[in-house]
Amino acid sequence: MGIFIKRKNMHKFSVITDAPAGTKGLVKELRVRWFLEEIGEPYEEMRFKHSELKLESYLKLQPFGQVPAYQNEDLEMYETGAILLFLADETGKLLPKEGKERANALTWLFALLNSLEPFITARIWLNFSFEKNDVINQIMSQNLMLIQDKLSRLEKTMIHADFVTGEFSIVDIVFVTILRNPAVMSILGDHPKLKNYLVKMEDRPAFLKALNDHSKLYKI
Ligand SMILES: N[C@@H](CCC(=O)N[C@@H](CS)C(=O)NCC(=O)O)C(=O)O
Repeated sequence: MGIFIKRKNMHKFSVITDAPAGTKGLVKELRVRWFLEEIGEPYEEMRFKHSELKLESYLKLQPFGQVPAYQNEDLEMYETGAILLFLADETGKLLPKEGKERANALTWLFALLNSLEPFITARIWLNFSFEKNDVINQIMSQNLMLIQDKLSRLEKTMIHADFVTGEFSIVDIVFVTILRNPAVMSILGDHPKLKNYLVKMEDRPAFLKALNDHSKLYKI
């Protein structure tokens, strides 16, 4: 009898090949890439030019025309929170499986994606999309206050250990990839625990490998 080796279900996710230089290290495909590097599973990039994301063929994969879309031989997905949650459950890695620990991790996962990230995304959008005038400046200063308030609350209540939950998990992947944006915009503020957490997380070999491979998509 021969030995049957099950073929690995290859992970694939979409990336942008001509994104502006300023987005290097900040594109959300990094979340999926980092997860797969952490658990040591191979993956393939599905490469698209930015303009191709708005074609009907791509919109079938990601209806908002954004990256990443995720695919394996069995299914297609989009939204990084959902992709990470799915992959963590499928592989049994980087997310507590049950009980209070899982409830806590899911709470933080959704809190970060729903109650922190939108304010930071709004700031990026305001920065990119508008010429500054009094109204925009007022909105931006209000937005900054909201971001600082949220970061201060996280500084006080959340970072009491090395990781958001008891051990490294997809919640850290989400938190770090959110925090990198205010860090780049120099608005992390006076939050030493958050800064220290970010430095430690960014030193993980899997993060460095993911960042390095992601950066190869950029010419500079
Ligand atoms: N909520 C989505 C957001 C995805 C997203 O914002 N993708 C950006 C890159 S970070 C994108 O593809 N932007 C190109 C565009 O919107 O045209 C997720 O987490 O997957």
